Amino acid sequence: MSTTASLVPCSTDQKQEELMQEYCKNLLSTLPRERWFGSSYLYKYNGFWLGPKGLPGLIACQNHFQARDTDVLLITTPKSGTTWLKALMFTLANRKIYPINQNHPLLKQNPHSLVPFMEFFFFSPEKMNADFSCPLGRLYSTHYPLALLPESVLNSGCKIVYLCRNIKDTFVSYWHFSKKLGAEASLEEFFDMFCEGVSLSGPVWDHVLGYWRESLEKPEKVLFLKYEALQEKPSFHLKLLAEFMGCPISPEEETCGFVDEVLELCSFDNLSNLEVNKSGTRPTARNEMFFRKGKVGDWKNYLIGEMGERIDHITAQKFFGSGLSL
Ligand code: PAP
Repeated sequence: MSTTASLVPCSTDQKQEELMQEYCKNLLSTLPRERWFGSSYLYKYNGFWLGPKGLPGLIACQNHFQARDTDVLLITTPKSGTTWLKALMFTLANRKIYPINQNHPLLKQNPHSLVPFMEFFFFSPEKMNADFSCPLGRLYSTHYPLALLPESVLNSGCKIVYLCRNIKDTFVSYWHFSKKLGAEASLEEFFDMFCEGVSLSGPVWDHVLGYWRESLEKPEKVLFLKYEALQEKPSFHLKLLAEFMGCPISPEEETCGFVDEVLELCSFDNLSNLEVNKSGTRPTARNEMFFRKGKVGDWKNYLIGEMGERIDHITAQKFFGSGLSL
């Protein structure tokens, strides 16, 4: 596994912070890059394409993030349902302190505010002191591929919930999101880049395969989930998720309708209609941008001609012999 830990200066004070920024700037200038949106680029680092803050974020994580045995990380390919899973995991993990009622934090805050991305969080020393612990331990998320995770994640008892999605739907969702951010490339140009692996945290196939293999080798460490399966059997997967996270749903909770309550609270319809998610904003994007359709198979409305087949072909080649299908 590759690591950047030995390469980078440790930022503990203002001077070192500046040194780190200078270091990242210099490193970025040496990496292959492709335009993503506006003046933002994706940079290829150790075989994966990172966003503009991805590399500084990675270095900050390597320097500052020390996984604990009780941590649970949500790791996803971008646009595979991260927002949904954050809502579900937050609700499950915090249900003793935040029962589902009209004061629930999800009614006032976007799921991304409740379960932070490591890549942005550990970037800022002030934020690092914020308390994101829950009764279980700590919940964080990231889009980093397995090969770039801080070593302590793999060497500790920390658990990983991994989520991915049909690659064609992932592309269509990513395309719409990038457009809203200001990407100028046409659908076709964007598609070509995606198929060549150039997408946030891409190549998406390598990202998925890394965690798939890890989940086969260490099922107690990595729970591998698919967006479509979650949509198809939400109750089953919610119970599986709770069990894996170490906070199983009790028979009493089941009898009282807790499973349905969580699914309703975190549903696309409910979250997307909340004021905070209609009008609120984040440093990286407006909250409404994380809610589009929330449907399986929307790719059929956008991928014309042989585009769908092209993705299927790459998927079949990349996943050949792995036992994985998406
Ligand atoms: P991120 O990687 O930038 O965090 P992410 O949340 O993974 O984004 O992906 C957004 C997708 O999840 C959107 O899919 P779409 O473009 O195909 O519509 C979004 O609509 C969908 N989504 C968001 N919240 C939910 C939810 N509660 N249930 C189901 N799907 C959801």
